[in-house]
Amino acid sequence: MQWKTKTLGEFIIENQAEFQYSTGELSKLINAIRLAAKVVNHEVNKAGLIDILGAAGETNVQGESQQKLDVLANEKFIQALENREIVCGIASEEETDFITVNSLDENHQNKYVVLIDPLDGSSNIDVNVSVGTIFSIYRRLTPSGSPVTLEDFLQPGINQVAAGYIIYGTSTMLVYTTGHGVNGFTLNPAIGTFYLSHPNMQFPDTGRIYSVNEGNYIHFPQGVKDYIKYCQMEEGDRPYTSRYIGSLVSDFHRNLIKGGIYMYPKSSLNSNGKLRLLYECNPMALLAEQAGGKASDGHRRILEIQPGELHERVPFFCGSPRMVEKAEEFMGRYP
Ligand code: P6P
Repeated sequence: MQWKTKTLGEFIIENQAEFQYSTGELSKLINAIRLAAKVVNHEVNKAGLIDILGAAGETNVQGESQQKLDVLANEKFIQALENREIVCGIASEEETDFITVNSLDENHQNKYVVLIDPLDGSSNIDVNVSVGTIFSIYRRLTPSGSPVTLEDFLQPGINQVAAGYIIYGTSTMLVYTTGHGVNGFTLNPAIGTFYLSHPNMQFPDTGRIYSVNEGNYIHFPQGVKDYIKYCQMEEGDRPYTSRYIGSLVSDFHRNLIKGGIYMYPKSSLNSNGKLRLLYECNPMALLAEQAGGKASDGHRRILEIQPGELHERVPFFCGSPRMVEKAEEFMGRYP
């Protein structure tokens, strides 16, 4: 087997120049995420062995019961990002408000804000199914020298300077983009090093996998129902295969490699769907587009949506471009 020789560290250095305004800041940001990813990976992998499973007894701003690993992952990523002297603010699914990072920089010269879903798919933790971390990085809009404001976080996804995810699966991978394509790195746990294993990841133009929680079928808009029936119909390369893990990072990652569409539509139960725009849909949408895929709310490009609040939700359709277009076509019949 050809050993994957290029490490994440070497890759970052080689591509440093691609990161706008970079004075080594990309390295610091991705290194912070790399460190936290290794720590969380270690905890996730041993979760079954120590009493870290189960709810932490608290609920987060979403009203969801927090798993202990949620809390731990949130703490580890925030700690890693706070200690790097280039982040002025952090927003997290697990934090009601954004966190202002002063650290040693009393003059607030740090330029970047980071938004994270520290442990996506956490409902799968106790049943040993893959979970993931999602991150999104912007340059602040407000002037350096002043404390970060909500405006710095409420930016459209097209402004992201970097985005990615870590998937804690049968192997642990870091997949990210800085706007120059998508690259995947696999962790060798024996030595704690990420190796470039999936260079220049691309969505297949179309696919035969659709991912949606069909338990909500009767609550979906008619266009979504029609598209699901289209996927199931025997015609041409159909019926497609239904694969739904209940973990966005895992479903996205499989569809990125094999081709497919992930859908979390609005419904009569969730008028804006379930997924959060800022730290789930925007980073995954940037990755999707950078990998030749598409991401919309069924009608609008995700990356062009102007956020109104930190934890807002949007319907989400993402994956192989031809499949997203077909889903949008069905939904366009019911404006
Ligand atoms: P449902 C996990 O909670 C998550 O945010 C995504 O990772 C996942 O795809 C979705 O929600 C699952 O939601 O309602 O189908 O259980």
